[in-house]
Amino acid sequence: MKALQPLIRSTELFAEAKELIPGGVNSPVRAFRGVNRDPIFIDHADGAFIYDVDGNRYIDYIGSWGPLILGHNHPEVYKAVLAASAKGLSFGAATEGEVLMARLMTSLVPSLEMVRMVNSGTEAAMSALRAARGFTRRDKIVKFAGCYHGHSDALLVKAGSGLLSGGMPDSAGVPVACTADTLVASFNDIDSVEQLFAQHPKQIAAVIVEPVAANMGVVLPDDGFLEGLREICSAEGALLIFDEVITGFRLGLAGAQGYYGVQPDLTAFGKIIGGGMPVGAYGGRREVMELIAPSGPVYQAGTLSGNPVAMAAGLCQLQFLQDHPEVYDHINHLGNMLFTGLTEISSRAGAPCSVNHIGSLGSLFFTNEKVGDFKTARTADTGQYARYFAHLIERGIYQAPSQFEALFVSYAHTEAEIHKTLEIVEDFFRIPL
Ligand code: KE4
Repeated sequence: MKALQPLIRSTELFAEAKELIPGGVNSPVRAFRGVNRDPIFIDHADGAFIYDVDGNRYIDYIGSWGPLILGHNHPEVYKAVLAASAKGLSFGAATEGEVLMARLMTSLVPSLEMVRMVNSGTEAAMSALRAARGFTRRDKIVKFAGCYHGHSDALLVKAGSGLLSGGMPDSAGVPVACTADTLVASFNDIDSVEQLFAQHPKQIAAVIVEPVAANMGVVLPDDGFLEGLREICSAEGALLIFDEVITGFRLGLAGAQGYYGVQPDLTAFGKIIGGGMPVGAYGGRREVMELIAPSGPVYQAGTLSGNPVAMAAGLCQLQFLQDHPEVYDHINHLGNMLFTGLTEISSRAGAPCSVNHIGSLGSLFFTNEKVGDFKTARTADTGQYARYFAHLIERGIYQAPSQFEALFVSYAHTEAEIHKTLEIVEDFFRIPL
């Protein structure tokens, strides 16, 4: 086992970064606070591997939190970005690439009659909710404890006491008024949703859900949960919004909605559709999307929305996925190997662990509980996870620096990386917890 080079350059950069950037990072989870250690700084990546600024190589199971489904630096995506950037980086005007992207996405996702490009998953979820409120002329929204839909004010809400209260802001700087219309239900608990509709008849514009939750760790929908949400929304005149920023094009070309056969009214996308560039999108029923400016009264805009270089990267990646269905066979096979291996190793060791996974997406929780919602996810021992994280990263395995995130396998991973990873995991579980 090649020991890592000391993290000298990462340490220097982090010290300087903390002077200039809040917490030294441009997104909180990158600060590694969830695992009580300083972050590594990345120099470059290629295929299934990421390299830090001190020359250490890691097997990468983050893949930029999902976008790099083909692995880093895919030659075709790289060529597409170079070709597009040679023509100009941004015009703030309509381009053919946006039409091609809209055509491709609406051809692959049956519920998508129209789509609007934005620059992040946050913008996509925020804008989809605005469209739903504009269409229904209702103000309240339902989200689920533990589901994350980006950092727009109305969605930064933790479950109030009980599950039926109006949301309390999860962040300083968010006025209570911005979250007063955000109601919080419990994932996999249809009754908690029905109670909200009973308490707020004809006031709820939309229910927004990650069809496979991946921000409390990975939590799968129980049989009938998504179908139940569909029925309730249809009966109550509310819109069902699937936040497929992670699951979109990850679980298959039609995402979770295709996998589970439940059709939302609107969908939020991000990550994979950008091929690693900043891209989000939202779309769905034509009668809803035609309310979006300039065709209707719901305003939403963005200087870099549909950026030609980002469209080139996203188009190339989506077209590759469409032309190579074997990508899904490959990542699902490796995902199955990895997550079955994690289950077997931890149970052989008698460790208090449980694993949730679907295809190439999954999480190992340090809890004996079956993790089916936010409450059970929170029983996980984050101290144990931090020790597990340290053992793996110090041996060249790079995974989420938080118990409440997901592992992602890419098309660039091979069985060799999975075997190597499982060897190191087995080594960890030999140490008494
Ligand atoms: P962005 O604004 O970060 O592009 O997307 C927000 C978002 C929306 N919906 C879902 C289901 C998401 O998972 C995300 C963002 N995911 C996190 C990782 N769990 C991004 C990592 C980060 O915040 O740095």
